[in-house]
Amino acid sequence: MEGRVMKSTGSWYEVLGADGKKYNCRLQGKLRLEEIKENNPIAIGDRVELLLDQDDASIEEIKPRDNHILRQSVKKASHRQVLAANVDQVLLMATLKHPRTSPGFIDRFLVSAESFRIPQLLVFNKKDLFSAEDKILINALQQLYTAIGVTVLTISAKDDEDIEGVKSLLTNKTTLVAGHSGVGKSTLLNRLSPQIRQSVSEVSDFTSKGTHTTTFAEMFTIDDNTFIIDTPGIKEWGLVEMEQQEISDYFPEMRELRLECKFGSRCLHLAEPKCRVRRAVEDGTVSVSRYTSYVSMVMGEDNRK
Ligand SMILES: Nc1nc2c(ncn2[C@@H]2O[C@H](COP(=O)(O)OP(=O)(O)O)[C@@H](O)[C@H]2O)c(=O)[nH]1
Ligand SMILES: [Mg+2]
Ligand SMILES: [Zn+2]
Repeated sequence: MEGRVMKSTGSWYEVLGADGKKYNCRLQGKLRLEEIKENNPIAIGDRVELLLDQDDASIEEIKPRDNHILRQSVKKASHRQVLAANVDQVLLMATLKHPRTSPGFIDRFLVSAESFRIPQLLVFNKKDLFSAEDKILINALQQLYTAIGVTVLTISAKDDEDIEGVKSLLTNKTTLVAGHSGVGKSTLLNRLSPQIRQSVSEVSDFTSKGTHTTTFAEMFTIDDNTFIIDTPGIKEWGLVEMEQQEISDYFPEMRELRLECKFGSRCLHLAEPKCRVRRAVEDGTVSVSRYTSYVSMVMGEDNRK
């Protein structure tokens, strides 16, 4: 029987079978050997073939993936993690404060998703806390990111109408939800389906270090064909094996312009003469904030404070 991996707790996997039941599975021997070599061959969202033997269920085969999203550890270059597989879109949840999500973090995340060719939703949460100034800033951000092809919403995860708005963008898709700890991911998920009961941290918790209510990525169903993946709060986002020259490919607003740079694909859009991208920053068609993120990525900086 076919199934989909919902959750992993070390050597056990929770798999949703085609019959709608959940099975606790181990890996078959030959896959376990690969696991030792590869350190985690199975990701949340993987489609698998289950072998059912009376009370026992095991994973016999992993089906080819449509895609995956990798996360690179900022601290350890060698440490990479498949966050999820077979994802239709990613939803980055961001906030202006409590805690603040920086533009650098947003752009790194979007670039990363773009490099895996996964469409992006950007959801600004906690609008009930916005000041008049915040609203102006949010409008500008909404325009900026909409113009580059990102779907942007501003919500309060505590508002029913807003939840319906999010829900309509998720239907019949598998969505990976990411964002800093404390932005409201679990609150949103709990509102999306009564079956989801993720624990929500108190506002004070995430300011004091070390409180993580969600420790592993886990997939939930909203309905038979709608899946959502909650991920642990992410502090920083490292870019996975990207060449310097490649980075502007993943900035949609630079992608076409860069073909017109004098040095063509060798141009890094830094100090090269007749750079079309830099001209666009000067005339305002590429935003300074996005360009700043771009430069920081090309210089190999990370986005830790
Ligand atoms: N004011 C306000 N607080 C929110 C909103 N959404 C979530 N919170 C609060 O933010 C805190 C962190 O929420 P949680 O869902 O645990 O965040 P997570 O770490 O991203 O899963 C909790 O105290 C929530 O009640 C919102 O729209 N407005
Ligand atoms: Mg959470
Ligand atoms: Zn250039």
